[in-house]
Amino acid sequence: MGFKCGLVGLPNAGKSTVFNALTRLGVEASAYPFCTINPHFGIVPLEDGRLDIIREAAGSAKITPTVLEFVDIAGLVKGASKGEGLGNQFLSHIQAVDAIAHVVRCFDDANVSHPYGSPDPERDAEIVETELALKDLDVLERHSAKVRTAARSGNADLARRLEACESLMKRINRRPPGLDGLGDAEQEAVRELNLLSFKPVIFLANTGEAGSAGSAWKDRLEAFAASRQSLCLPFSAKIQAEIAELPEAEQAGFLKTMGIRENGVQMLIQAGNAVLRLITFFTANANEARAWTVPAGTPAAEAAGRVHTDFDRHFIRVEVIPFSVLETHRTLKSLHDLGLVQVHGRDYAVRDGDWVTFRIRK
Ligand SMILES: Nc1nc2c(ncn2[C@@H]2O[C@H](COP(=O)(O)OP(=O)(O)O)[C@@H](O)[C@H]2O)c(=O)[nH]1
Ligand SMILES: [Mg+2]
Repeated sequence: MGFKCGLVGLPNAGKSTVFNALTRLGVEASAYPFCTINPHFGIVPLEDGRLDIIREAAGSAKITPTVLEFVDIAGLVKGASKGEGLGNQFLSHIQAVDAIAHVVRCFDDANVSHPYGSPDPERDAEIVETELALKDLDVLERHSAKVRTAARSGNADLARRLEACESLMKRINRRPPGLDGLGDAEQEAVRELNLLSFKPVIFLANTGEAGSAGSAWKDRLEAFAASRQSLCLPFSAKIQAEIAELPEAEQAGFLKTMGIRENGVQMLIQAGNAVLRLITFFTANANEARAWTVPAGTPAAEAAGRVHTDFDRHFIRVEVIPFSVLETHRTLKSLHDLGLVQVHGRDYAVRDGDWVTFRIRK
């Protein structure tokens, strides 16, 4: 499993269209606000050309890419955290995500209504940010109330937890609140309470069709994203969704005709991996060549535990072929003959592109 990403944004920003482009599921995208009654979940395989080369070297029957999970959430409007619109019930669905993709409308279309008149990237993004922050405050206040009562017994852990919640409540008014400088107790509370404002955000400027009025709005959103220390990706949701409908062989040609250089879906996924500091490692046998996603710096024994829960405990060593080495030599035999297969212990930090074979005590 790669990461889980929740799409947020005002109604009609293009979230469902982005979701369709991502997952090709064809969930309903409608010009009416609040059309999205239920959150939609979708799975996207991460394309990775390295997997084909590893499969070839290992003689695997099939490849299994890592998948990312996307959640399409109904539009948030002012007051969503207090139950305005259909917002509040859906906020709970994004609490389980690793990252947030914040879709901001940067397209002009008289046929698509805007909940506050017309697009205004900074204002629109701030409304959504504020609702997420208010939701977190609500969660923190409820939690603090519980902890405060329990802490009267004089338990030091609970007192620390209460202090952490109070400092987070103050911090939440920063943009972005960020994790920098947070103590252990605070980080733990952020994780446990699944606070939204602290999750990494990627802004998606839904720029609409080429040549529309969107580019000035996109520039403004870029500056806004920079002020939040976040990335901003241009994403022509409608065009990308149309491309996703095409047979794969025709997609590249269509992208070229539209003057779009990259597949927006893969671009978003790569940005997500970078923001979340995730790396991909590979395993391969006769049955399958498979990609796995873990946080950078994950020790080999823990990575092994991802592959099979028993592997962590029974770990002996890991044999590693860095992808760059495989790319040069291509065959397993030449790698072994040249002594290029590395051997590491359980603390080895797995690196992006490593093809690993775990040796396990039977
Ligand atoms: N012109 C134009 N319309 C778009 C674009 N992206 C989405 N829309 C339209 O805007 C409406 C709302 O989109 P939707 O994805 O349902 O927005 P959501 O409420 O954020 O989920 C739909 O009619 C879409 O077809 C775009 O890039 N250009
Ligand atoms: Mg929608």
